[in-house]
Order: sequence, then C-alpha cells, then structure tokens
Amino acid sequence: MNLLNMLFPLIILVLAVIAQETSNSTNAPVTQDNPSRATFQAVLQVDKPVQGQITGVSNDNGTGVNFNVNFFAFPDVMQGPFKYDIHEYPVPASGDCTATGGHLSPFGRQDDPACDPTAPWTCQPGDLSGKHGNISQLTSSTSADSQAVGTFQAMYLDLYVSTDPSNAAFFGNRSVVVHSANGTRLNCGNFVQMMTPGSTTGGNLNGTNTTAPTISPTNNVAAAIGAMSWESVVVSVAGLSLLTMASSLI
Ligand SMILES: *[C@@H]1O[C@H](CO)[C@@H](O)[C@H](O)[C@H]1NC(C)=O
Ligand SMILES: *[C@@H]1O[C@H](CO)[C@@H](O)[C@H](O)[C@H]1NC(C)=O
Ligand SMILES: *[C@@H]1O[C@H](CO)[C@@H](O)[C@H](O)[C@H]1NC(C)=O
Ligand SMILES: *[C@@H]1O[C@H](CO)[C@@H](O)[C@H](O)[C@H]1NC(C)=O
Ligand SMILES: *[C@@H]1O[C@H](CO)[C@@H](O)[C@H](O)[C@H]1NC(C)=O
Ligand SMILES: *[C@@H]1O[C@H](CO)[C@@H](O)[C@H](O)[C@H]1NC(C)=O
Ligand SMILES: *[C@@H]1O[C@H](CO)[C@@H](O)[C@H](O)[C@H]1NC(C)=O
Ligand SMILES: [Cu+2]
Repeated sequence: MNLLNMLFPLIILVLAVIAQETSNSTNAPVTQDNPSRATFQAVLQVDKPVQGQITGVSNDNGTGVNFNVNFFAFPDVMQGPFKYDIHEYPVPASGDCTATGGHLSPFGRQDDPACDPTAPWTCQPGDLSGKHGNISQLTSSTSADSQAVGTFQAMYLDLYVSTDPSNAAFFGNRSVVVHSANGTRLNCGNFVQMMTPGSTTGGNLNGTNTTAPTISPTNNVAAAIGAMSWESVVVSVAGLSLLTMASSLI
C-alpha cells in the first residue's frame, strides 16, 4: 500500500468538509403564523414586455402564502419558457430590474443546482417558478407572427415565504422579476401591501389614522388606482358636505 492510497480517505474527508462549509445552506422552514389576510401585490411595469401582477395572501391557517399569478402580453414565445421569482431588493425609482439583486434566499441556497420541485424546502424560497412551474404553456397565435397571445395564470400555496415582516422569508418589501429562458430580466415590480378588510397588519380598521397608499417607484397601476380612488373619496366627501350646507341654506 503506497502513501497516496493511505491518504486517499483523508483527502475525501477534507474535501467533504470543505464542500459542506462552502455550501452552508439549510432547508427552508415552513412558515407559520402568517398574519391573518395580510396581502402583498406586485404589478409589472407598463412600459416593458410582459404585463400583469402577482398577489400573495396569508393562508387561512397561517401556514404559508397563497399566490395568484396573472401574467399576459408575453413577447415572442421563442424567448420562453419564462421564469419568475422573488428578488431580494425592491426595484429602484428608475425601474431598473437589474438592481433587484438575486433571488430571495435567506438560508444560503445558491442558484445552482436547479430547484427540485419535488423537494421545495431545498429550493431558494424566492424561486417561485422553480418550485411551482415555468411559464411554458402559452398559447401561440395561429398566425405566423409568432407573438404569444396567451395568458399565464396560476394559483398555489407556497409554504416557504412569509407575509410576516419578522420572518427571514418575508417577501412584502421585495420584488418580482420575470425572466426569458436565457435569464434576461424582462420586467419587474415591487410588492406593496394591499389594504384588506380584516387584515391584522393591513387595513387599519380602527380608523385612528388612515395612511394614504404609497405609490411604488415603478409604474404601479394598482397603487395609482388606489391613490385615485382615495382622492375621489375625499372629493366626494367634500362635495357631499357642500351639498348639505347648500341644502340647509335653502
Ligand atoms: C394549513 O393548511 C395547509 C394546506 O392549506 C396545510 O399544508 C398545513 O399543514 C396546515 N397547517 C396547519 C398548522 O394546520
Ligand atoms: C426589507 O428588505 C430589506 C432588503 O431590501 C431587508 O434588509 C429588510 O430587513 C426588510 N425588512 C423587513 C421588515 O423584512
Ligand atoms: C453560514 O452559516 C452560518 C450559521 O448558520 C452563518 O452565520 C453564516 O453567515 C453563513 N455564511 C454564509 C456565507 O452564508
Ligand atoms: C436573451 O433573450 C433576450 C430576449 O428575451 C434577447 O433580447 C437576447 O438577445 C438574448 N441574449 C442572448 C445572449 O441570446
Ligand atoms: C424551466 O425552464 C428552464 C429553461 O428556462 C429549464 O432549464 C428547466 O428545466 C425548466 N423547469 C421545469 C420544471 O420545466
Ligand atoms: C388602533 O390600531 C393600532 C394598531 O394598528 C393600535 O396600536 C391602537 O391601539 C388602536 N387604537 C384603538 C383605539 O383601537
Ligand atoms: C397620522 O398621520 C400623520 C400624517 O398623515 C402623521 O404625521 C402622524 O404621525 C400619524 N399618526 C399616527 C399616530 O400614526
Ligand atoms: Cu429572478
């Protein structure tokens, strides 16, 4: 037996320890006690390819988050299958999707190897299309223009992200990014909290101080509509009191 043969098991052991230390990732825990009805929605920017929104609501029993995904107006189907995921940082005011960092991955999991959807706890929590499926079922127009006219809709329970700001897998202040197959970031949008009746963190139902909805730096259509209706409420309340004053004068 030569020296190399004797050292071989030791070398393997050292390599294994190094691999363990550099991978340094732990399984994602199932999120519990997500606040009742807490809702966060991200709307894609109107001036980029792919439109639509993704909404996450705490599961009724507090375990995990129910997602409702509606994306449409995809570019050429040949750019697919499309992927989408939650990225670590919000989109800045410039709308630049490359500024959102990597995937939401609070437990050290890297992008490679690819997510195994049969073991979602081993995936990056933000890797929604890895866990729940690529966007590959778009119906192409029958004409030869190869434009995807399909809509992608999906609903699923994800057990590894959270609507609780104290949870490491909280996604409410982060962003969604839609990618083409080669990784290009086609569009992105910030998650913002929706005011949901009965939400323990949203609504502010006791009426002490109603905060006006904040407009996200990106072209957030939902937030804009929310702000609009807020103003029209103020206008109509003002109008109503004028009317009441007027009628009391008559
Ligand atoms: C809550 O419901 C989900 C299914 O919707 C289930 O997977 C989970 O185990 C339930 N959690 C508890 C604590 O009952
Ligand atoms: C919001 O996201 C940032 C990263 O952009 C993170 O550092 C921060 O802890 C998050 N806030 C909450 C309340 O989770
Ligand atoms: C590795 O894990 C330890 C303990 O979980 C943590 O403190 C450290 O920040 C992690 N390092 C990296 C690079 O993720
Ligand atoms: C990647 O795909 C985008 C469209 O999604 C395309 O514009 C770009 O040229 C592609 N890049 C490469 C290197 O193929
Ligand atoms: C999703 O698409 C990518 C290519 O963009 C592919 O590598 C991967 O295997 C696909 N995953 C599934 C589950 O189909
Ligand atoms: C209103 O709700 C806030 C938390 O959102 C709470 O701190 C406060 O005590 C409540 N006020 C009343 C009068 O219930
Ligand atoms: C109520 O809202 C105003 C601004 O609209 C803010 O300055 C004030 O701090 C808020 N008060 C509470 C208790 O949140
Ligand atoms: Cu991504």
